[in-house]
Amino acid sequence: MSKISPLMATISLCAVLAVPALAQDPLAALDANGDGVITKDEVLADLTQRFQNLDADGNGSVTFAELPVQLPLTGEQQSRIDRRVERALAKAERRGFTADKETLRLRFTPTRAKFIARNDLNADEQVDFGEFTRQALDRFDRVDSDGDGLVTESERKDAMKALRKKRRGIGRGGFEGRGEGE
Ligand SMILES: [Ca+2]
Ligand SMILES: [Ca+2]
Ligand SMILES: [Ca+2]
Repeated sequence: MSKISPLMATISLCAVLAVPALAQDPLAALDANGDGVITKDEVLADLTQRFQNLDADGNGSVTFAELPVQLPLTGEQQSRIDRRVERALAKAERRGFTADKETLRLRFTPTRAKFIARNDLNADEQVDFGEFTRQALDRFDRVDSDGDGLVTESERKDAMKALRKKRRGIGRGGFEGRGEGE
């Protein structure tokens, strides 16, 4: 029933799944008119399009069945998984455990169930538009440190700096599989 081609659906799903990562600067890609400033409208327009691509039957909710069995990964997501596996292996070794690389890789790989679990706030096993946009809009508000509804280049740079600092902390402290990009 979808009017979206499979290729487009794949591309846009990659984009959806890339959002929680925040590893590079996903907000930068949303600057539709290229003026270096991102408005909430630009973010919402992007989220709306992605949501419509996922919601194949157009009923306003994304279900487990509507997601592809194998969620496509961007190159960035793939290398992030690889890094997490390497870190976990190194940590296990330091603690004297034997860890299986393939098991770790699967553990860090996004799945349909994880996608639902991560976004389904009211536990009805579906992700509606409000749930789908919640994390991205919360992130927008966090990055928008002066709260004027616009994210400027310097606010983005500050946010990326803070994130990298936090990541280094997690790298030292956390074998215990944090959620993607939490
Ligand atoms: Ca649907
Ligand atoms: Ca829900
Ligand atoms: Ca701002």
